[in-house]
Amino acid sequence: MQSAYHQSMILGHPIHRYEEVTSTNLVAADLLRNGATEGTLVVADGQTQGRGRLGREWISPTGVNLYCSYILRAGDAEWISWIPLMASMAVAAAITGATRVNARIKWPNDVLIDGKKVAGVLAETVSPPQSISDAVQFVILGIGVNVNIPVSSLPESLHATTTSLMEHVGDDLDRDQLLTGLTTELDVQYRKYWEGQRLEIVREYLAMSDTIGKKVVAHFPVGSPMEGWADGIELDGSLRLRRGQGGLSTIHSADIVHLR
Ligand code: BT5
Repeated sequence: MQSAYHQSMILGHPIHRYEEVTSTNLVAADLLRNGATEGTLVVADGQTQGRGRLGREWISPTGVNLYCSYILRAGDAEWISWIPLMASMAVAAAITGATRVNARIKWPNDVLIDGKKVAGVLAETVSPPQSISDAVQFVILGIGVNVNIPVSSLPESLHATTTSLMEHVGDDLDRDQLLTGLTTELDVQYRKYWEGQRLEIVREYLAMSDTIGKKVVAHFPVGSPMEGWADGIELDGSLRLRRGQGGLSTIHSADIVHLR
């Protein structure tokens, strides 16, 4: 399908649109295996198996929210972990651009409004078939934004921690317009990524972060949680945690709860 995006953009060419899919990440991975290239965008009106990290569910009712995935080239190993971080920056910028509502980012992959999650990012590394390339790795970057869903229609367990754009704007938003803004913002970040403007990306990240400077608890799939002050971000995208007696820990992957 022809893209509506300017030819000079890397992302958003071509666009594959669907009414309902299992998961836009799964569809994008299938397309990649069948020869789809960098910049391909998959967008669906609803998902039956929307996924979060670690096999968790992303609730994806049809007709109200944004569910999309981009095929990106992965880049060097140290910088792969910046892809979800850059995506959260692009989502926050697109939300603020479309609504004037101040969206902030939470390490590693959440976008928050007033401390509540409005969007999540799932980045998965995929290798295309050997026949296409034996060297290039790709990342399927999936983004879900709660746009026009009333929070009351989500499971009660999420009410205290979750929000949607319509809850702040008071009206329905045009999801296509939001997608255009998101793709444009992401394209800007992606170019900087490939031009090696790493310090600029880190600087912007710190300015948008809701996590840095806060006291947090990091929860891991196994092992005890770790409490400390979120002190900064390393060049590989990991979170630096300052703990008692001046100890520093580097966290590569966790669920973070902001304490204060
Ligand atoms: C994420 O995971 O936040 C990543 C979400 C990525 C979703 C997009 S949609 C397009 C693409 N296709 C996919 O299949 N996925 C991507 P995580 O940090 O693990 O958060 C998951 C947790 O968020 C769940 O365990 C719930 O607690 C909560 N959650 C589920 N659905 C939600 C929703 N719609 N809004 C806010 N929170 C939700």
